[in-house]
Amino acid sequence: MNYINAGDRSGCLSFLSGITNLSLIQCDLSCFLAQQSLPPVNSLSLEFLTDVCIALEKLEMDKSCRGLVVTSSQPKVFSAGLDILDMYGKSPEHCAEFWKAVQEMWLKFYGSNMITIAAVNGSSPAGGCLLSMTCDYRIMADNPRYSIGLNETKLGIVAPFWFKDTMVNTVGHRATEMALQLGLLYSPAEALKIGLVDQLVHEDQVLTTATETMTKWLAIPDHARQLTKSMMRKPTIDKLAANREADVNNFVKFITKDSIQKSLGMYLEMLKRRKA
Ligand code: CO8
Repeated sequence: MNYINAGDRSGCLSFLSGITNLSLIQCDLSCFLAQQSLPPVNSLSLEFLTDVCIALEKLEMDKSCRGLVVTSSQPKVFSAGLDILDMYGKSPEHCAEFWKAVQEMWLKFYGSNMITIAAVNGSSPAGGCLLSMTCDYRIMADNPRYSIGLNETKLGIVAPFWFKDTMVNTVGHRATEMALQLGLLYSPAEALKIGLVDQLVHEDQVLTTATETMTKWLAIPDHARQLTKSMMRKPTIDKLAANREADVNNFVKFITKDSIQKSLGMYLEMLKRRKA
């Protein structure tokens, strides 16, 4: 598969105008590569999530687009997860908007009719791990300096039920119980062992392997694969879809608590100190 810059198809992808932090590159006639390009660490901010949702919705409506490879153009990081600055020191209204966008991103990716493959070419904590788990297949760079997992408890926060459900569906109940309580970040080898990622390859081979894998998945008739995917994921999706408002309210109540804000502040400080 050859990559063609999406800009070369002006007109077809005019919806991308104004979306600057997500590059869409066409792999072949039926598949795209979505490269997160939000420096420094692709943190999922309200604006970025909104852009990603718009792009995904448009691709979903384009029936010729059957597959999407999700990756990062930032060195060493697939995604740092949710943007902590959208949850720290913000009004309840802002937090509610932010959380609705996080839900929307999850619903769109987890329920996508497209074949989605995560090319995890760097660290992928928390919301970054969630994003990769919404995909149908995960290929990770075999570099022990990278890690992946739902580390929310380390920030003093609690992964909501649909993060938990997504992980249970990926690695099973027991592994999720351990992972979530301890806020475990796994090395690529450990992640492969518990099934959090499906394949490890050399750093240089992540994208090539993703496109080769896509070719295999594209050989399956869409209608059969889509119905099968939906059968597997619908109960989990329906659970959030039926409880979106309550989930937003829970999030806002939780995240705006003084004690939780204090934990987030300390975590941000720790990130800065570690850098210094
Ligand atoms: N949000 C906002 N800013 C961030 C984030 C983030 N998630 N991650 C990193 N940054 C910032 C850093 O503070 C730093 O800022 P500055 O340049 O101003 O000092 C800058 O990005 C670069 O960070 P690093 O120097 O740490 O970059 P490295 O390349 O060394 O490391 C990592 C990259 C591994 C991604 C590292 O930054 C890291 O571990 N980040 C934290 C990741 C994390 O813990 N994310 C959790 C977010 S919470 C979430 O996704 C789910 C929440 C569910 C909520 C449930 C509540 C009910």
